Amino acid sequence: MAQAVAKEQRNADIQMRAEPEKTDGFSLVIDALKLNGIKTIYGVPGIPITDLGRMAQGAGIRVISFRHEQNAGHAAAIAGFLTKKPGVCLTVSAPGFLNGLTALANATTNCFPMILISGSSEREIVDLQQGDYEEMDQLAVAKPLCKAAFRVLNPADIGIAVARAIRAALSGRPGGVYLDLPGKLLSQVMDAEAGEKSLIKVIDPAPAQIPAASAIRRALDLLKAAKRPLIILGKGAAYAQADDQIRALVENSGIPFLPMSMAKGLLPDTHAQCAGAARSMVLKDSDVVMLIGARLNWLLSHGKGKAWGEPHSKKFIQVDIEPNEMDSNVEIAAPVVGDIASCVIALMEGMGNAWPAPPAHWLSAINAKKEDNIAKIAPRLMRNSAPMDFYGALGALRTIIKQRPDTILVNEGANTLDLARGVIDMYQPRKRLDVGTWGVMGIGMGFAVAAAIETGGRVLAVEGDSAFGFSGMEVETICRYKLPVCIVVFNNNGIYRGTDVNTVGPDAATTVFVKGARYDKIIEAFGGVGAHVRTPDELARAVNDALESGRPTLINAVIDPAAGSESGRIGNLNPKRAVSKNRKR
Ligand SMILES: Cc1ncc(C[n+]2csc(CCOP(=O)(O)OP(=O)(O)O)c2C)c(N)n1
Ligand SMILES: [Mg+2]
Repeated sequence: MAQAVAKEQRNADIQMRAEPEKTDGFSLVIDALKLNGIKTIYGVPGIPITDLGRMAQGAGIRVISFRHEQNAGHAAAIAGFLTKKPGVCLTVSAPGFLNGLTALANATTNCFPMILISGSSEREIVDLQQGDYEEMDQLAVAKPLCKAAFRVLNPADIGIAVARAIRAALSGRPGGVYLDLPGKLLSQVMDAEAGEKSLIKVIDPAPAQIPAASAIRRALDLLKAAKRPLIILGKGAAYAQADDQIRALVENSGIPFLPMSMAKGLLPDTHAQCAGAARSMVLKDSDVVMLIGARLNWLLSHGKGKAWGEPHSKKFIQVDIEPNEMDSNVEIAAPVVGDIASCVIALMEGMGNAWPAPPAHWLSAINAKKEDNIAKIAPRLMRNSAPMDFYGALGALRTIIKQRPDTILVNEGANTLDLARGVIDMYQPRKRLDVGTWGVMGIGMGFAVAAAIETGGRVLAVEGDSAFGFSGMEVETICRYKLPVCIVVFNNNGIYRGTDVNTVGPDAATTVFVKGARYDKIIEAFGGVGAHVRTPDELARAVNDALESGRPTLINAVIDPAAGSESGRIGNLNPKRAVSKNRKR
């Protein structure tokens, strides 16, 4: 008996020696991600990637399972923004892939580094369109919507594919990358040693891009001659994690600055040079504007028109890593192309220690305007009425963020977004995460999950009731992973307002929801804490409790349904009706 066992063992040993160790696509994908420091995957399981997720978890990668791929995708994207490492989202084929694609496209638009990895169906069948399970030519679909898209057919190419995906996501202007993994690839086998050798650890994935000395000189000459200079900080500046250098540049120059939404907190909103409370005035009256990681897109009225005080002779300096960004909307008088940190350092060095302060009349005009606007709004923020209006509720949250400045604020909605952006001061970099360049609804819970996972800190998600609905089911995810997320739903019974009435039929008006809905009950279904509040005092108490305890909490904050305005602050973008009545056909 013992002899037979020994013989069997011997045979097995011989076979082992004869047949070199094997690896497969599953393991190579995981090894390639781990080798490149990917610690977390956000996704939804299913054919053909269920085992990939399981094995990744088994290999020590944190795998966060969502209820919908779009939310997992948004989580990956904001993880990329927060960490400067590509956030990874893993989905199944066709529908799962498409669900994730919105987030990938949004990441690309917002310059967040992200990799969407989707399993895909049998190539032979997909390409002949013979009707496979979840059949779709995903590579072709993804290509126009992201920065780069790759498909891997051989396990020996997995290493290079992951390396290319990481470099494409991070280098230059960051963005979304699609990686297509046919199911068959995952179970393909190859020699383990050769497999290991095929993996690549990406060296210097976001190489510094040093601006030309002449470009720096041109920019500084222009800035020095300015009578009414302004610096605009964009989310590119926040992404760069060059916080100390940016602060030093702004303070050394003495120039007033305006933070774009996700750049708030790069320097505190309460900083003496912050011109946030005089935004309209500084856009209109400035003569030289230096954009740092901010684009002249719709959020800055394309750099022209009434908002900029046209007709004008304003001059722009633009600091951006993407040369194509220059002159995208108006002439850029001084383009500075390079990575933000290198550019800011070069600008600082060029300024030296004797940079003249901007003219005093410009600074005092801004200060007067700021004081005026702040004084105007102050009483509204203190209003302790029921039902609350937006300002009263936001006044309470503003105090909380002041007391807990390391809280990450996630924010979406229309009025809930626009008014919170103005009212809630931020004090630290990358603490405000919101709808970004597209104004997309649905980022809320995905951003909240990733913010909690990536930073380990407390998250406060301030959500319009409509906005919340786009990702609301992830409340279960938040409870499942016991994340310290406090969600406040600003419940005004609908989109913009809860007061619209359909006068011609039985259906509800298109912008209203069930009146008096209790969103707090949703989280209770999953063991979280629900709260229903009617006044700013009650709201403050509930939020403080949540941030103190770190328990998943959803607060239903009753907001006056008549308090909001159409499309929040951007109602002017709605097309105007050209005729007043439907014409008879
Ligand atoms: C994906 C997507 N779908 C639709 C919209 C249009 N939209 C803009 S804001 C908004 C919701 C506004 O309502 P709510 O979140 O309740 O905010 P409120 O103004 O009521 O505070 C919608 C549907 C969008 N921006 N993005
Ligand atoms: Mg609403």
